[in-house]
Amino acid sequence: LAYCGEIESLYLELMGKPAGLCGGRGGSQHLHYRNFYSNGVQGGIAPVATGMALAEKIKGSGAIAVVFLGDGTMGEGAVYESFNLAALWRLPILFVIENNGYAQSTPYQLQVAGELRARPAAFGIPVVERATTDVSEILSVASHLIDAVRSECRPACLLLENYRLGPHSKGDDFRDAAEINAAWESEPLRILKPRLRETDAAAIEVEVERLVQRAKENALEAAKYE
Ligand SMILES: Cc1ncc(C[n+]2csc(CCOP(=O)(O)OP(=O)(O)O)c2C)c(N)n1
Ligand SMILES: [Mg+2]
Repeated sequence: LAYCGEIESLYLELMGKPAGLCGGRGGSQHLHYRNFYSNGVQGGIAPVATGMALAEKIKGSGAIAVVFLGDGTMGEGAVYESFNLAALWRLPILFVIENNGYAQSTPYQLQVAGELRARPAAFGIPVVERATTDVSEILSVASHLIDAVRSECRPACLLLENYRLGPHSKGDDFRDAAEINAAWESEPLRILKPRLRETDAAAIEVEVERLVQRAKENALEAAKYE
């Protein structure tokens, strides 16, 4: 792997250091790098992405917006206002909903009524659903959807069913350990690894570990805000 300054900048940002990607002021919640944005306000990124799609349509750039939402975030009203305007104004936006079965520590059954797939569909947004953690399969489905969003200039939704392997945050995981362990069998890298030569996979793992460790040490030593 080439030198990856972005990993160091991201680590600095997560630790709130001035040298971070956003001057250490966004932290883990509000990141901005090139054309990537995240927002700690649940669902807050949906209208932002919808506005970006509108801007790209007006400019005629041919670019599309892609926004990622969780199952728990489908309880936010701003998401439905975004579905409505995206469909009404035929905006080039792909909504990716990741249903990982939990909203922080609340199971899906206790927080979602009806079917998630029916929600974008109610606004006339076509939904493609996949229950997979195979990145190659997701890439192929997403490529087709992105092509359709771009060429037809209208929204679409990719609904992915999976399981959240880690805690949402720190100290808020009350799930059954056996359930979590079983889900690790379909962890995306475990699926990909056998497709690589064993020596290549091992070399990548060593190099990634080295880059992350170095970024961590660099961030720990970096100057902080006084
Ligand atoms: C407007 C708002 N309400 C509440 C929260 C607190 N909160 C953060 S994440 C979360 C649940 C997120 O669920 P989901 O989208 O499924 O993400 P996951 O837990 O799977 O990472 C809540 C309630 C928030 N960040 N913003
Ligand atoms: Mg979730």
